[in-house]
Amino acid sequence: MNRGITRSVAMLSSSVVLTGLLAFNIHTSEPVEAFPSAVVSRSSLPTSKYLTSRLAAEKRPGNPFQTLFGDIASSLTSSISGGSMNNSNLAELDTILMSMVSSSWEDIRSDLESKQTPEERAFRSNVEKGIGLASPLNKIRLFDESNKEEDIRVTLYRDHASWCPYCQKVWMFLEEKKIPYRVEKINMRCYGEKPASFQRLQPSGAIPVAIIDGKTLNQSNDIIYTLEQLFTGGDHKPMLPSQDDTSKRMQAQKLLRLERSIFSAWMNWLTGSARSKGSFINVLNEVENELNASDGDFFLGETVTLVDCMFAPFLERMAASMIFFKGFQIRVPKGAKTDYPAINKWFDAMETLESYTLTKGCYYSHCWDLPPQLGGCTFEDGGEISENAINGERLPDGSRGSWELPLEPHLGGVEPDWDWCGGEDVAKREAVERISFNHAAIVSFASRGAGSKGLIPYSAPLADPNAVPNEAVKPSVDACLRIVSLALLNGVDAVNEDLDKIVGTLSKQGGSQHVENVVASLAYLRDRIGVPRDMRLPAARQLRAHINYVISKML
Ligand SMILES: N[C@@H](CCC(=O)N[C@@H](CS)C(=O)NCC(=O)O)C(=O)O
Repeated sequence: MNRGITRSVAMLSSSVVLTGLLAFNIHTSEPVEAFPSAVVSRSSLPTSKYLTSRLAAEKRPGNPFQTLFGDIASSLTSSISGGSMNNSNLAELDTILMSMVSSSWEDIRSDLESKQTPEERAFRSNVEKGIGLASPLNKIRLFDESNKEEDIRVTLYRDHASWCPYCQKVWMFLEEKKIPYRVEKINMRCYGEKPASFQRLQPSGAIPVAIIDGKTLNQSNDIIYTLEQLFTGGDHKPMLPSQDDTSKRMQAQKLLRLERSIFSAWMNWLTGSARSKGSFINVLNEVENELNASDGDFFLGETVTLVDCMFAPFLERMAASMIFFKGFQIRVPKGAKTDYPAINKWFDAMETLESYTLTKGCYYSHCWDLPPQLGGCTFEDGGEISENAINGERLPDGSRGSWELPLEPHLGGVEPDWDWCGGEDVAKREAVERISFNHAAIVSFASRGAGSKGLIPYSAPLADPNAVPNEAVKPSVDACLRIVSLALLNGVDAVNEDLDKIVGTLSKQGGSQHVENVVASLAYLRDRIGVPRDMRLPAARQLRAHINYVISKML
């Protein structure tokens, strides 16, 4: 763990290199970072090397040099061949698989479309036009068709993976004020090189950057205050109390100082020892008291303001990281007992805002995006139960896997469900939409799980943008992902027969090494579904669990 982190710097800067490329939101070849490996449940997968306990142990960020050497070694020794299969076996297997899953991706798209609501069907064209419900996929955002692309005054450079909290607050602010904008996605240093054009714009490489009316701004707060000054009236609601309201403006200043205090207290405990717990709790209590004293659910009353946008990315990451690394719970499911009722009410209020829910990450994504950004976070005893639940290993009551069907509400009490997304069926359709739209790239990405690691290696566990997919495994992975999609659309019972046949064929024609390669590929994909980048949490949970269902049949 990096205890030498500079805590006075209010930055989540990246010193450790992480990640892989690809995934769900590429139109064609846009890079998307990946997540370190997670796990399947101990109860469902008792005999495999994909055993939860083993992968969980591998996941803990260790000595980066050890990981480097491990990656180099495995780059030199791994193979991308089809294992024991020869070419004619493979061709035969491909033909059998083609006929075995009778639904093609086109069939799956039609099945999906027949089940989608009109709004869901309009998703891709709305994203393209920048209207309707916002998405992390937006390249432009016009809000409605009366705004014209040529009139856009703001370009936001934000991180590709939707990990950066400073980008999140600007992103949310633009949405909340309905300011039309363009998006340029830039890698964080921990998962790739920055484009030279961006380096020229921002020599430090830090994000966010915004160009507003031709002027470049490279600090999130400068961007936010400039937007607040320039965009007033009409659709652009004020996000600060008026100049005349001196007491509210003073309160805003006080709260903004409190935001920096809680950030520092969080950093100290997250990256340090239990000695910092007391100070963190003291500042958290101050936040609770301020919210309690507010005359509404937000920091400055009944409506969202700039102050809420400043707190949001960090309170969100505190809720996720403190339960994972320390076993300290801030956010609870509705109705559960908590020492922080006002903070919980604030989260509920934030989750009524599309601007916030668009940008919100899940606990799994945050708990694996924070260590590479910070250079390490320290685990403490007492966190294992929630750590295991968040990692997909097992539910807090120990009964079964936490990424296993049927999904347990609120991850067994650890992470509140995202009720605002709609029911289970909406989540399943969202997952199928993302896979089927981009299936070829996703199959190729997944097949890295059975491929070879890339040179140059990256130091975070299983992060590997230069990995080479295993070509031989692709048709089998493709067949399995079509089965996953069909199961999401029509239920697991509808695919069981086909699935049994596929599993039998993979094992008979391909042999055990081939089956293991398919499982490794599916697990690789499962563990790299990022929220909100690829899809919202309910969709990600469904997809992870349905992939696990298919994996469990193969082991
Ligand atoms: N003070 C800056 C901090 C921005 C910042 O720390 N950005 C981090 C990401 S969270 C960054 O760009 N790090 C370099 C990188 O990872 O590429 C701001 O408020 O905009």
